[in-house]
Amino acid sequence: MSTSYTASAGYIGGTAAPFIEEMSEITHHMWSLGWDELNGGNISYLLDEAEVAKYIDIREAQRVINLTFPVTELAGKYFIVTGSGKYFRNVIKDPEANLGVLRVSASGESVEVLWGLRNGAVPTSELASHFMSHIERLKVDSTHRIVLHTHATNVIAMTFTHDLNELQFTKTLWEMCTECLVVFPDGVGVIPWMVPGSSDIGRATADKMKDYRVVVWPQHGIFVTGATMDATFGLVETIEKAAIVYNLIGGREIKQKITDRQLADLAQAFRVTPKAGILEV
Ligand code: 2HA
Ligand code: ZN
Repeated sequence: MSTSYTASAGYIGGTAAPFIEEMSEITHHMWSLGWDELNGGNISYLLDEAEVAKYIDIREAQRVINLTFPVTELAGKYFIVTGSGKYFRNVIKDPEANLGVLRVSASGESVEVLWGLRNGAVPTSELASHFMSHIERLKVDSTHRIVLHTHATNVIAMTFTHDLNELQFTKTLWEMCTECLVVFPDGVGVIPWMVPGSSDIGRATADKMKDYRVVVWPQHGIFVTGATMDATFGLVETIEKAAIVYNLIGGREIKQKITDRQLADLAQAFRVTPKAGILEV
């Protein structure tokens, strides 16, 4: 793994910051899966002040970037984010150019860059969706930390051929692999197609995040949230796996499937509560 950032501006730790390592590893992995072509995808990760302060000089901001959407709820919070226009493929080679550690200002109207985003780079173009989603997920889950957006190939394909009703979309995913219901009993939200990068899509996504950890953007990708990188990534890969199976089946005749009764038995055995209004038992 690259350690080029250890000598970089703002960096005080002698060893690699675990959160930079985690971001470098996961972006590389996601790029290898083909989900994050070009500058596709973005991640934001809420960090503890004490953890950041071990590695990064938090006393002095290197730059301040104004936000077009105030996030007073996140005032004083620290995040590591991917940079706008940056390629996941390149993060592992040069984390300092492609990632940034930010602190939301006391007013919630700007972010202070504490490390990274070298040469005037700015945070992800989807920062509105990320920050607004963090706000909603933290309201319902105090352990929430990560928002991850990726262009998961088969999920995108599925949004062309499947109905976009989120209850039907969820049910189909549950039916594709036995473990799906256990991994996301709360289902997936779906918003209509919208122009990316805007506060509007941020608000629509965050609105769904009140009820869902996952929001599908038709013909674009997926937003997934969680408490750890493992849990968040595991959720995307499980959903993508279900979408792969759906696409492999294509329009072919289905001779047998998991019934609603079996899905209900599964939920009972694994002590999860399936989202209401989906199973007919
Ligand atoms: O720029 O994925 O949605 C990266 C994106 C935008
Ligand atoms: Zn995208």
